[in-house]
Order: sequence, then C-alpha cells, then structure tokens
Amino acid sequence: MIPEIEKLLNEQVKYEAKASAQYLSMASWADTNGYNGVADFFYTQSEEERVHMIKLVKFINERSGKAIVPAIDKPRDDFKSLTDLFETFLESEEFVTAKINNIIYECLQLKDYNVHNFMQWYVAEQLEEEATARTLLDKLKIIGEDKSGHYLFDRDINTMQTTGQAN
Ligand code: OFO
Repeated sequence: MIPEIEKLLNEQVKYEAKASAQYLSMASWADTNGYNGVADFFYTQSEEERVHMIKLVKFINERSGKAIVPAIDKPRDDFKSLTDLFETFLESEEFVTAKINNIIYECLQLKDYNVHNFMQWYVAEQLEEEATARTLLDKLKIIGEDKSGHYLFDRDINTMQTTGQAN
C-alpha cells in the first residue's frame, strides 16, 4: 500500500471512531433529556460509524498495511437543544465527507485506483448521511421552540422517511 494513502486511511479510522464516540455521547444526552427516539437514532448512528471504522481497519490490514487503533478525545456531551444536537450531527458528517473527498483526490494523484474504488462506498454513505442530517435539521427548524413538535419529532424520528435514510 502506498505509504501516503495508508496514512490517510489510518487518519480516517480515527475520524470514524470520533464520529462513533460523538454519536454515542449524543445518544446519551438525548436519553437523559427525555428524547428516547432521538437516543435510539444516535445509538444506531454510533454503531454504524463503528462498522465504518472496522471496515477500514480490515481493508488496511488486508492490503498489507498496518491499521492503528487511535486514541480519541472526549466527545462533546452538552447541547443547548435538539437543533444544536442535529447541527452537531451535520457538522460532523460534513467534516467526514471533506476528509473522504481528500482521500479520493490523493488516490487519483498517486494513481491508487484500488483504494479509490474501495472508497466509493464511503462516498455513497456520506451522501446519504448528510442528506439525512439536513432533512432532520430542516424539520427541527420548522418546529422551532414548539414543545409538542419536539415530542412528535422524538416519537417519529425512527420511522420518518428522510431523503437519504442512513442504512
Ligand atoms: Fe462514517 O459515515 Fe458518516 O461519518
């Protein structure tokens, strides 16, 4: 594996781990603030990011690289509101998308079409997750400060059809 690409993939392992920890922290915040539906949503998101991380770890090792399990900082654990929570979700996804795009760019520069091909799965995943985050945030903006709106959002979040329902 090209060393520059291996380094970038290992950095990506860390970003997926950070996203997983951040979403677990968000699930916990939601759980302790009475939003059980939102908590379930983020427990699932956290698990998915962990799966994304492991997929990278295995890929690096299979291609005779060495995957590094990273140390990560404590995630943010206090949020002003549901809107703040979902803004954090969208920012996190946009950050990860930018990092994935950078890997794609470097793969093309270094002619690593193998990794380029592998990373297409992440490109598609990010498209879906960003769309989900935007759709949910848009709904929260419509709801505003309305408490009964928040109640319904929490009740329905896991059955809502979002543009890019994360899988
Ligand atoms: Fe790993 O899928 Fe989003 O961040």
